[in-house]
Amino acid sequence: VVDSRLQYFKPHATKIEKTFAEEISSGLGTNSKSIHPKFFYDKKGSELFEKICSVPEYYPTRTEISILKKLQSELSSYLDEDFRLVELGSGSSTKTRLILDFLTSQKTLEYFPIDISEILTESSEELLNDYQNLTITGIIDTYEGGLEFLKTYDDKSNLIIFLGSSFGNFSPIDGYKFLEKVYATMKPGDLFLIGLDLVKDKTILESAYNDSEGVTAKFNLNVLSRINDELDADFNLQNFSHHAIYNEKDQRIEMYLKSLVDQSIIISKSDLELKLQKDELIHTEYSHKYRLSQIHDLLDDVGFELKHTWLDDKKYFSLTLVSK
Ligand code: AVJ
Repeated sequence: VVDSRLQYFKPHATKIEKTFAEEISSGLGTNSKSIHPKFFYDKKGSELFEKICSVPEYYPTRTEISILKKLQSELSSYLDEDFRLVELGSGSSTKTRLILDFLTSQKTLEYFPIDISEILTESSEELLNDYQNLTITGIIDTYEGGLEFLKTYDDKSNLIIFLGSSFGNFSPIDGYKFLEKVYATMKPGDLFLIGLDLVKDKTILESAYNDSEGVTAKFNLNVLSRINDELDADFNLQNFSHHAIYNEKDQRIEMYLKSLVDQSIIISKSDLELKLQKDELIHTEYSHKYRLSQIHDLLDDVGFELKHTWLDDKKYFSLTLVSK
């Protein structure tokens, strides 16, 4: 029964796999070493990220949920009778439920999750069980790959949602280019809802990325386990520590893996012998924070028409709705 309501596409599966070995090779084979944050999300990493979302210090998830609950009723006034809900980086689809909950009036609803992680298949099956009027087309791919794929569907209007401040991973230049891609994918009348974390006190920001249970540390270190497993490498996780600081000038959390000793690591499938000195850093993530005016200017520059911004009482987090 469920099967007829569910289909998956992996438009660039082989390309993604090849990219992993290559991107690790080019990211670690230079002087300033880095691992792209999209590689955090293997099965274990996606589970750890879900755990981060409920540690007390990590305010973004629960704050965004509180805003989503407020905007539910207001959002419907912007929507067509029949539209497709597209989600970039859907993950566990927990927050999606808050949007689906108030769309039940629609006879059938098409949900189009795009995620790089296989976690998408599990969350899609759970959604189908809980929402009888839902059909799902799941895309396991990068955001860009998913957006390309979406272009081949031009029958109804889209509400594209991009929650959780995942956009914060982009550098300003890449972020701008990404928004241009989203804009180019949209048809006139389509809507885009983006959740962005706001600039705030440094101590609040730094504790959110240095939780006392050490879940964020595990999440960060897990990428090394993933490289061990998938690229035949011999990282010893004991020789690394989690390091996360807020860079006020660039308005971003910077996350690193710090080498605790002089060491040499073999990454077979990337053809790389990685030499690290004691205290050397591998950069793993940027998480940019924004001021409201910067969000509005950015979206405006890309060409979007601003519809509404919702905030929580403490002004920790924002959700902004724009149209083309
Ligand atoms: C999924 C990119 C939004 O930047 O807050 C959480 C990832 N990294 N804790 C973020 C993350 C460490 C998260 N995003």
